[in-house]
Amino acid sequence: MANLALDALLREFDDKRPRGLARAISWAESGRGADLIAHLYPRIGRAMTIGLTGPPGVGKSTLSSALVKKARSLGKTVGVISVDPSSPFSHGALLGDRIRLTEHFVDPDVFIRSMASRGHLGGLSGATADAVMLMDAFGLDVVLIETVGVGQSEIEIAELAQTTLVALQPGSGDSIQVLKAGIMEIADIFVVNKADHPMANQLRREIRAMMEMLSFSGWVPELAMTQAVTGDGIDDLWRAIDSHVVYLNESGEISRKRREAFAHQVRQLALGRLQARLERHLYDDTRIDLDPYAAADEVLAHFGVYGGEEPEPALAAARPRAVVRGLTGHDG
Ligand SMILES: Nc1nc2c(ncn2[C@@H]2O[C@H](COP(=O)(O)OP(=O)(O)OP(=O)(O)O)[C@@H](O)[C@H]2O)c(=O)[nH]1
Ligand SMILES: [Mg+2]
Repeated sequence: MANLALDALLREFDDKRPRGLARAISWAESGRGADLIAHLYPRIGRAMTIGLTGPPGVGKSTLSSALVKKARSLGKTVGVISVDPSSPFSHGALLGDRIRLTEHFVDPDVFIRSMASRGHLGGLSGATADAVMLMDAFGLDVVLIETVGVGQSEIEIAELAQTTLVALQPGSGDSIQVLKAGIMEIADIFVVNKADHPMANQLRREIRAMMEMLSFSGWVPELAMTQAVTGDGIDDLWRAIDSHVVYLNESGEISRKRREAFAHQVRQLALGRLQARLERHLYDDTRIDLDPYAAADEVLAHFGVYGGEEPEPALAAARPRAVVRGLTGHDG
């Protein structure tokens, strides 16, 4: 059956009209991404994707703006996705993002989009992954995804982006948070922003010291000192991003990353649908005269899964990139 709306949208998209991209992302946000992605999927895989995460106020949006400027100076087209954690407190942040990115609003080669992360355990929504694919398929050279570090979302950003930047705030105890939250494992590049802050060098030393306690296989995270407001250090940061991209390609790590990202997206989509059906079933049809084990068996049988098998250990458990020396016996 002909889908006129989809055809019209794809025409606009193919004509490289930003409106086509904007509408495509809106489709994805309203849960209509499947047909679109099916059409555009063969075109993806060209864009350089950069994830940027860090605590509120560390300067992510200012950094985004500085990176956009840098990429534009190299003649690259850029997409920016800034993920709004959908909290009642985030409106100011979103406004802040808009203000800090205003200088790029009139540039037709920069496409900026804010998205909500609703409905995804505080993480990134499936629509964010769709938006990255759409920007890539649209032909943007660089896609930058900014998200506030609130637990789950920074882990997800590492699944979504080729290169993950973790921005840290001097004088805030951030380095301790990093160890606690396991962010060490997702950072390809640490960015100590606000390098003008009196505690900036101390934070740099703390990160260096932390890195000495770890042994890395493959890429060793770089550390960049930036002053996003003035643009100081942005060239160095860009060089670090570039060398990470070179590393990914030369080591072949890029294909492993792509496979993992793919598995992640498939898992999210499949689990999302399964969960929705399960929830409906749980409330409407589950017999409460059974014990929970028997009820779980019955629910699963309803979905075609039989037998009280033991749960498999998580197949997709991410391979740790860094291990603490001496604690695991795996170093060296
Ligand atoms: N001194 C100093 N201030 C900076 C620097 N970079 C950013 N800022 C300031 O830090 C504040 C927060 O910057 P944002 O870019 O909005 O930070 P953010 O991480 O995007 O914040 P949220 O989106 O709210 O999480 C702003 O007032 C910036 O001007 C810097 O290098 N030095
Ligand atoms: Mg921001």
